[in-house]
Amino acid sequence: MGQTLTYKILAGHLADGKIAPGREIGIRIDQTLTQDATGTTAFLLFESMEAAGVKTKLSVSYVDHNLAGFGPENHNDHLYLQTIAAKSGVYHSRAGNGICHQVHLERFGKPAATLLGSDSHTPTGGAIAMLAIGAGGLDVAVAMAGGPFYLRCPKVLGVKLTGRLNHWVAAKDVILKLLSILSTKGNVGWAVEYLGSAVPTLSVPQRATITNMGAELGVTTSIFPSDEQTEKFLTARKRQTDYQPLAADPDAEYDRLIEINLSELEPMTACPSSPDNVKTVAEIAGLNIGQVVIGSCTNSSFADLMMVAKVLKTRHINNMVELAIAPGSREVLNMLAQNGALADMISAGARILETGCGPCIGQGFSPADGVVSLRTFNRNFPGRSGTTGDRAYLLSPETAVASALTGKITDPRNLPELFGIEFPEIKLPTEFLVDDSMIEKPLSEQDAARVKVLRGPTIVVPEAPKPLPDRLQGKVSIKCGDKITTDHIMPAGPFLKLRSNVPEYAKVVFNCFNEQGKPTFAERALELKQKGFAGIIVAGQSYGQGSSREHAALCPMYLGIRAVIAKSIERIHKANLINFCIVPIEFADPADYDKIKPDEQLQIDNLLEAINSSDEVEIINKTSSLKYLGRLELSDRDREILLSVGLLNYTRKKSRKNN
Ligand code: MIC
Ligand code: SF4
Repeated sequence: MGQTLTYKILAGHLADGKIAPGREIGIRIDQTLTQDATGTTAFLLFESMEAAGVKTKLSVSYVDHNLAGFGPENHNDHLYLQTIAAKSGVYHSRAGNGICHQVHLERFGKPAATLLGSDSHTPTGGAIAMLAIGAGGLDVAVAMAGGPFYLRCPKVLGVKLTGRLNHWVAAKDVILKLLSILSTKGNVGWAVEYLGSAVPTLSVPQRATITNMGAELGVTTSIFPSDEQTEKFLTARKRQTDYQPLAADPDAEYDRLIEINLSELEPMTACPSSPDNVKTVAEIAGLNIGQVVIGSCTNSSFADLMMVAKVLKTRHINNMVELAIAPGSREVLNMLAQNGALADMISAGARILETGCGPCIGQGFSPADGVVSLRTFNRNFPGRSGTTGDRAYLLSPETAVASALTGKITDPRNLPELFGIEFPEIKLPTEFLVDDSMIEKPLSEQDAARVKVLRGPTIVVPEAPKPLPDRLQGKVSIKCGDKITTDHIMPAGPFLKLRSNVPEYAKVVFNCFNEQGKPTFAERALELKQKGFAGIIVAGQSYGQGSSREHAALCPMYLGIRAVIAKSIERIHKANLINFCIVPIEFADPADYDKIKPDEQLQIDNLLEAINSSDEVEIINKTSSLKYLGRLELSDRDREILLSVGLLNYTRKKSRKNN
């Protein structure tokens, strides 16, 4: 039987274990990426490992999330990241250079390589056949120090693409279609591999939109083969030497196969407030809108923005719509400036935002109350835009720009009839602008040794976890429902600037559930901690969806949370919990979820013994006298990490043993 592309790259990087679905494996990591919102913690933890410098082939630290800069926090972070990168042999992409995933694809990604990034959209790199995986900052720090990355070997889902995209139907519609089939739940432990006769018709930026939003499916990674399109993409950026063809064997067998005929697709949208709440644009066309934002790591490539500029040329946006455009990288912005497309956007009334994450992570451009906001982003979780009760729709740049012209949700296939706009074929240039002047290269060892790392007062080394007790006596600090995202747990937006200061950031854990005039979650949790109780989070399905932010484990840990009991927990978040010594427990019988109430007292006896050698724990409800069975789905390594009081200690212990 032939091999899938995923398994070929995994096998080529295997450092520990055996390739078989569900088995834990360790893989060598060639490249890492970090961004500023997760990067300061990652580097603070990396520093505490006392590794002289990074051991990967290439590590890049990006500044793209926290650019708003109210107060000194963001700039403190930038200076710390710049100087610690110089000290550690890491490339540093400065603020303004672009979104990590876009720049990484343009400047550093390579077919067949492994990439680990402290951002859930790292699988964007799968567009050029990288095996690219998102993880918590501590996992990335360990990889930077030369350690393998451990994961459960995924099952491989083949997505066979046939037919051809019709005019005005976009790559975004392909991934929204897949989200409508698979949803955001229940895909943990899978990798998605694209194949089929339509693959050669998709450019790398189109593929990147698709692999990027694989994160919303909750899969480990998504990948396309490396072919002529990949070669074209790399050659246009003077990187032809990084190209190599790569594909699954023709007789590769997939654990599941889905077929999507691109010719049958139509414009789609994810309605509020989940990326899998998908409808066709035709179904909701005509809805009045107040805002359109085009950008993010999903849809801000040169090709996307050229499409937008061509539609806007000589036209003007509707007077009830605010349109913002955030190009994904300096390369894109500069090329639009040089070819005049930027002027077309400005003339049409667009507000040009800085190249970076911007409104995607709630940094400005929050919609007014009750107003419909259209976004070409990948996430529309409740409140992520910065407005409580927001009505954010995710859709393609084609649909976004058509709607900006009319002031209503508009199917872009109607543009010829409405405005006489012919479908603009975007011919990508054979040479792109290459300007790495905002990327600082690693220094020589001698120069690196002389660098003074700048640590502003808002950069606080995170507290270490405490050992788990053998008898866990706890209280239910909160009971939440299904699909709790890391945005619910740790809000971004105006609080994003607190990422380097856990005690401050922890004050807003579960902020969206806080009620005015009542003690906050943080206050209640700290009170429990002072009384000697362990905090326990009870949740429904898919707890910890979305971002890789390890603060969603780190801050609760700081508040005394020692266990999460949920119907199911998402991959990256589960790893983050273990890394910070919080026990992830799944209900053996999901119906038990209904039998627990907030504030009830729970007890788990012989916890350490269970972590050491059992797959289950008994949870005694001291308030109601009920008993529940909890599943511990832990690998041997997970168990060791929990018993070693977290990944950092575990790594230190291991390296002491090896020296
Ligand atoms: C996001 O899209 O939610 C983020 C911000 O990029 C996160 C990382 C973070 O929280 O810093 C992600 O996707 O992992
Ligand atoms: Fe940035 Fe948004 Fe992409 Fe996250 S999803 S990396 S916030 S642009």
